[in-house]
Amino acid sequence: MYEPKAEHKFTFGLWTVGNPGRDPFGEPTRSKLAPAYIVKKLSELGAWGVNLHDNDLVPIDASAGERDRIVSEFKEALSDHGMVVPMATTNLFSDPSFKDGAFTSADARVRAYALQKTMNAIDLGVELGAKTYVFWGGREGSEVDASNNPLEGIKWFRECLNFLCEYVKDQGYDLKFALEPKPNEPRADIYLPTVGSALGFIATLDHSEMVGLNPEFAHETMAGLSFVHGVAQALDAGKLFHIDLNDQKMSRFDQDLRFGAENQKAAFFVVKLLEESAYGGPRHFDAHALRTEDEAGVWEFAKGCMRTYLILKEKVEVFNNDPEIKAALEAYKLSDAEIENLSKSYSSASAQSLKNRSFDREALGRRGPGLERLDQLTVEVLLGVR
Ligand code: GLT
Ligand code: MN
Ligand code: MN
Repeated sequence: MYEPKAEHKFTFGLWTVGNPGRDPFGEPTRSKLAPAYIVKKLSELGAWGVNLHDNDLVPIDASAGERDRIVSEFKEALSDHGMVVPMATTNLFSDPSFKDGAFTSADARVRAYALQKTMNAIDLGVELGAKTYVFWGGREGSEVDASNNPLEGIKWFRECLNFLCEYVKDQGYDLKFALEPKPNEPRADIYLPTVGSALGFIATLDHSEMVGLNPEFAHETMAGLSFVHGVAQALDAGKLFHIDLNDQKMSRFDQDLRFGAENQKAAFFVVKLLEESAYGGPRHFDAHALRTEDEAGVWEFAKGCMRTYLILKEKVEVFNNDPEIKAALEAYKLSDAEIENLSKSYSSASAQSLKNRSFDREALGRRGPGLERLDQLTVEVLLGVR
C-alpha cells in the first residue's frame, strides 16, 4: 500500500535530497551525495526521475572534457536504474557574478553571461531528455530600490526570455519554459513574486505559448497566499507546466519542508486538484530533510513525501465517495437551470429579463450553505475516521 511507482511520476531535484543541511547561520551537517548515488537510491524508493541545475551535475569550472565524462556517467546511472530527467534548470543564483541579478542585472555583461550559461544548461537538459525548463529567478530582485528601476529589471527579464524562446525554436528543441515565482529570499524583494504576477508577465512575452508556471507550495505560502488557489489559476490559464510540492509555515524563511508536513488540509486539496485535473506532469518534491538529519533521515524524508501524496490521493477517493459529503456538496451547490440559462452568457434579452426579475434578497441572505459540516467531514476524512 502507498507504494510509489513510475506511473505516479514522482521526481526530486538532485539539490533536494542532496541538500547537505547548510543554512545562513551554520555549516553543512551532512556530506554531499554523488548524483549517480542519488539516482540509485531514489529509484529504489520508487521515484520516476530526477531534476537538476547545470551545476548540480557539472561544476561551474569544469572543462569541456570533464563535462562530457560527467554527463556520460550520469546517463549510464539513469539508464541502469530506469530513471528520467523530465525537468532541468540553470543555477543563476550561487555564483557571486549573479549577486545583483542574472537576467535583471544592471550590468549588461552579467545579463549576457546569464544567457550564455542558460543556453549551455538548456543543451545539457535536452541532452538528458528534459521537456520542461524551469526559471527560478532567485537573485532577480533587490534589497534597495535606489539604483534598481524595477521597470528596467522586468524589461531585461522579458528580453532574456524572448531570446531564449528563440534559441529553443532555432535548435528545434521540444522544450517548454516554466517560471517559478517566489516573493523573497534570497533577495528582499524578488520580481514576479507570485503565481498571479508571473501569469501577467507571461502574457507580455513574444512566445507566451511556450511559457507557463512552476508554482511552489512554500513560495505562495511564504507570501501568505493560498497555494490551492494559485495552482487553480495556473490550471485555468492552461499554464500549469510543472509543480514544486513541499510545505511551509506561513511568513517564515523558506523552509522547504517534507510534503504534507505542516498544512495537511491544503496538501489534500492540492492533491485533489491535481488528480482531478488534466495535469499529467511530474509531481516534483522540491524540499529537503531537516538540518538535524543524517543520511538515513534524508531517505525517510523522500519516502515521506511520496507516501503522504499517495495517502492523500486515497483520501481524495474517500472524500469523493462519501455519501454524506456528496449530499452536503449537492446541497451547497444550489443550481437553478432556468436562471442559469439567463446569467451564463450575455444577450440583450437575458439582460432585460434579469433586470426585470425580482429576487428575495433576504431569503438569499438567510440560507446556510452548510460549510461547517462539509469542512468537519473533510477533517474527519483526513483524520481517518471516515
Ligand atoms: C532553489 C529554490 C527552489 C527552486 C530551485 C530551482 S533552486 O532550491 O529554493 O525553489 O525550485 O532553481
Ligand atoms: Mn522553496
Ligand atoms: Mn522550487
